Amino acid sequence: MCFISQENPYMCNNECDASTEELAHPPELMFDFEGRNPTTFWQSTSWKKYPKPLQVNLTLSWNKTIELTDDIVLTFESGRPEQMVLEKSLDQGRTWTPYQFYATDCLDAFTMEPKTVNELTQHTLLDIICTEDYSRGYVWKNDKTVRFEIKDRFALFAGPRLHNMASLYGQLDTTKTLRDFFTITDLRIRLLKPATGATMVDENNLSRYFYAISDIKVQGRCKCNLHGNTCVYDKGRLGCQCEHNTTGPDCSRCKRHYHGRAWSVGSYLPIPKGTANICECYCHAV
Ligand SMILES: [Ca+2]
Repeated sequence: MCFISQENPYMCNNECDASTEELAHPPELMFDFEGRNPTTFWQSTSWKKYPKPLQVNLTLSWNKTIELTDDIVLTFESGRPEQMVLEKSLDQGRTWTPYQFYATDCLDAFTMEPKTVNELTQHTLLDIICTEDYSRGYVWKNDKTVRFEIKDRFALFAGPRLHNMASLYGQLDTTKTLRDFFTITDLRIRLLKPATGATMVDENNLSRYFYAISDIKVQGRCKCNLHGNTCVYDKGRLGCQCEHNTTGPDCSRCKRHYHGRAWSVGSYLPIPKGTANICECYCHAV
């Protein structure tokens, strides 16, 4: 669904070979179907072949605004990185803002107090936090995942089991900053320090350190401003199938001859049916 690019060319360490199909670990292997044996994964070059420190950016671009509906989950086959930042863009990668910082030691890495998503409240939901929950390198309690917790944030409005989604939708309807928080066009994963599994980096054995990711899950829906339910590829670009006489990739304007009243985003309110805010034909206006 998305396109991925790396700022650093991917090369494998001496345990694999990018030029041989069976031994290569290209980025596509983060997006193929998992659940079979063995897992398939992307692997970066090792620290040895790279000037200090080993840093890699992974960028995911949809060329379309997407509303996140579930947690972002990265599964690492190497140890989880000791320092990492997840960033988002809302304008096709022109500007970026952090989504969450991850480190074994937040103060040391980012001069931020460590926090967990459970400490957030309705009032601090938009705060960008540094968490130490996902950075224990080598197979800590067998957990290989790094998450950005969307559902825990939803739960601040919708309740622990998300039983009161109406309350969340009501908030999303009236608070643009909240809507924008869950909306992206691109994601960037900045891998800043690989797992070392020790306090000291073994300088003589830098080929031990690298990043490997087997799966990236991003679940969301196309943002259609509540004027469409589905997205389709048109000429290689993702776009909404617009209803309510609207048009554009996000259904963000009225169709020609339907400017009888100004375009307006659809509304979740009143629950449960919402308000379509249909673009009306001129003929109704005169
Ligand atoms: Ca995979």
